[in-house]
Amino acid sequence: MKVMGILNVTPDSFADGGLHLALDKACFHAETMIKDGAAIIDIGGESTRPGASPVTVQEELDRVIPVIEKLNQNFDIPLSIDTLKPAVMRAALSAGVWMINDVNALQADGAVEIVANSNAMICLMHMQGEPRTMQKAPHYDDVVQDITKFLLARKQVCLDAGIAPERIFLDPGIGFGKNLDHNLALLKALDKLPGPLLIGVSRKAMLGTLLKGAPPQQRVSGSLALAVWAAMKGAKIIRVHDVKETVDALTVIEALL
Ligand code: 8Y7
Repeated sequence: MKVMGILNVTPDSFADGGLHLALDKACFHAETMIKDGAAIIDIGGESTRPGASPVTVQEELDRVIPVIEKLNQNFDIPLSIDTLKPAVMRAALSAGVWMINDVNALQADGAVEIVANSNAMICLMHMQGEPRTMQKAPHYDDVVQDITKFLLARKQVCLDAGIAPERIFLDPGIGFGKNLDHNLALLKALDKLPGPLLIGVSRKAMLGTLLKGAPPQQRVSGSLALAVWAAMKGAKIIRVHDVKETVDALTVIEALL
């Protein structure tokens, strides 16, 4: 079980200092997560949270590429780029990322070929709809079956393009066009989903719902409960904000598994 630390390089994380301060802050945050035991750093320049609006390719490149370059110069840790844009994937691969983390499962034109022409890992995530509107009225006939079918189909597209199976992670996309019941059904069935699985539950809205409206900073204990659950259900990578707390919890759980 590996912990992937979340590194957001988005405007709310550099409100008052522009891109240069953002770069310094991002590197400092990454360094802290590495010291805390993160095995991978996931760099994102476009918020994919429910309700978020898209950014342009150039804006996203300006945010994330300098961070990838600086982290690769200063640290020896695998980097992941959280993007759904082929142009950002290409630039991030040139800058030396280990993984493409695509919440859109490489459905953009040319995305599969870009990954196939690299040696990088790929995380294929399921999302229903698009971030701006996906939480309005999510619907499934059978959420576990529907998402299993989707993930296996996207994996097959990658295999057909020549991407080796060892390079592919799958992710049901907790919170991406899913209500609480959908998320709970997926988490309960985690050990029945195709893998290897990467799971992101950290501070998500479902915890706010379960914890009577707790804001994101007060969802850490709930996040740990779900991280432990995911580990016990066999997930291989867990994507989190609270690296130290998660590494501690999973170290104890792994002694038992
Ligand atoms: C996930 C993710 C987000 C996730 C993968 C948030 C970018 C929303 N969630 N990527 N990204 N899986 N693979 O609350 O669950 O962190 S953004």
